[in-house]
Amino acid sequence: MSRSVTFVHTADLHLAAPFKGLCADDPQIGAELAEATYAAFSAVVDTCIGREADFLVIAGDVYDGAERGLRAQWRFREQLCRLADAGIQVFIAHGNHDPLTDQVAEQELPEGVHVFGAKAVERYAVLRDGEVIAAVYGQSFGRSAETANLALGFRRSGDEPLAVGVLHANAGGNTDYDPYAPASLDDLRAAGMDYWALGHVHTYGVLCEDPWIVYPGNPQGLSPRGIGQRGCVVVHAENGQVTGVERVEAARVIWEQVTVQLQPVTSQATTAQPAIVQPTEAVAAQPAAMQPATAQAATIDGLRSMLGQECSRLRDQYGRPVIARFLLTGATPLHEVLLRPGVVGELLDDLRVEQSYIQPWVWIDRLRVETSSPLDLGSIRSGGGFATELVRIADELSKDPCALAQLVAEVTGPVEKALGLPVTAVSGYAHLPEHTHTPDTHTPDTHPSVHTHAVAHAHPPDHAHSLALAHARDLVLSRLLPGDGES
Ligand SMILES: [Mn+2]
Repeated sequence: MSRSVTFVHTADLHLAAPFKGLCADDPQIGAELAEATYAAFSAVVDTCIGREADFLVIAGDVYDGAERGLRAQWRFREQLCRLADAGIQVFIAHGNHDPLTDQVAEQELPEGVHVFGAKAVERYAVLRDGEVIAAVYGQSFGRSAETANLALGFRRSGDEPLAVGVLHANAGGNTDYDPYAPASLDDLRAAGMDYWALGHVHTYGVLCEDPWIVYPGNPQGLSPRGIGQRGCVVVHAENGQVTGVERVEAARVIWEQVTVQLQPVTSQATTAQPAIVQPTEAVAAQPAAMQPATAQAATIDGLRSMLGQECSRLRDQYGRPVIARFLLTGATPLHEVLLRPGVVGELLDDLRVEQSYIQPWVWIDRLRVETSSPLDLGSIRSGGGFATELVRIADELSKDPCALAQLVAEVTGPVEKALGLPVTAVSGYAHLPEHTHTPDTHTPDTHPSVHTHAVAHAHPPDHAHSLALAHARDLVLSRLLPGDGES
């Protein structure tokens, strides 16, 4: 007799995880973000009920903090009650963010919810009409920094048709994540499970198909690193064989990163109309972060409307709220304009107001500028004359941080003194747009502080000096050379 089993696998809910600092100046967006982790789990529960799942497994980090806020517990239980009402059992193994410590307040859970202990692997049989259709094995973390290889304690011990292992673990030595409960794929294969329901790594991944070893990813992206669609996994099995896994969307809010490559403006396209090059079909199939939009924006107006169009594209692509980080690159006549104090900040503020009022909203979390001057420094270097000499001096100074610092102090010191400012030599450059790409640090289990203002970062002195130098060089060159300024 054919026995089909359907279950849902989720992990890393991180309920009540903060998106701190992101939306201090927009209460509506702040309120929606505060709901996002709960809403995503509610969507997972919708999937369980809609698909008439036999059971749900949760592989750790239900809560963001080990202290498990009461409100998060109540909200979690509310959803478990929906599952209990639908007759869907739940199996939970806790992870490094919510270990089973003595400090955890006892919470009453609805019938049919099973929490694995931290002492040893436990096994629960899942019955349908009095017959065992599956067994679920699992173990919780008893402490946050669990360094033991917990997978070694798993052994299939019954004659159930389908065995599922539930564990929060770093499988296969993923160096982007803390090495908690580290296990090799061979350790996992040796346990005799049909399906390993893992948690810890926040991005979806199928590590193996025999047996199935799967990370569902978190249902709600928690930081700028969690880009793109997020959700849970629906697992289908027939006669003890997993026949496939299916990703189902759950995220309430999407994180996305978009690179916009500004192109030099050609003679035909010196109007305010930017031209967006449509991505090819092959490129369109990739995540949005992989598609650099290219555009000829001759004016700041053109750039503004082009960024607005990118927001519309994200809105259409996801059909739900998006928090986007934009990166502007390319050699563009707008480079000099974008470097002027205040320009990027005003552009950002204006776009935020416009885009956060359209539903679903798009919030531009950051607008990073890494453009370059359209000046052809290579040919100026070999050209001779005053411009060449200027570039040569700038090149030499850029290799000598001490001499450069001294020059900047000579130039800015008297000005700051005259204006009654503290003499920092670089204060003006602390307010420039971010100019050098520094990748987000890998801190998967914490939530990198989110920057509200792209233009409010101070640069280390050396970097600020280099920016000042490049700015001064390009400013002089643009005045000096014919036809290279703004049109
Ligand atoms: Mn996690």
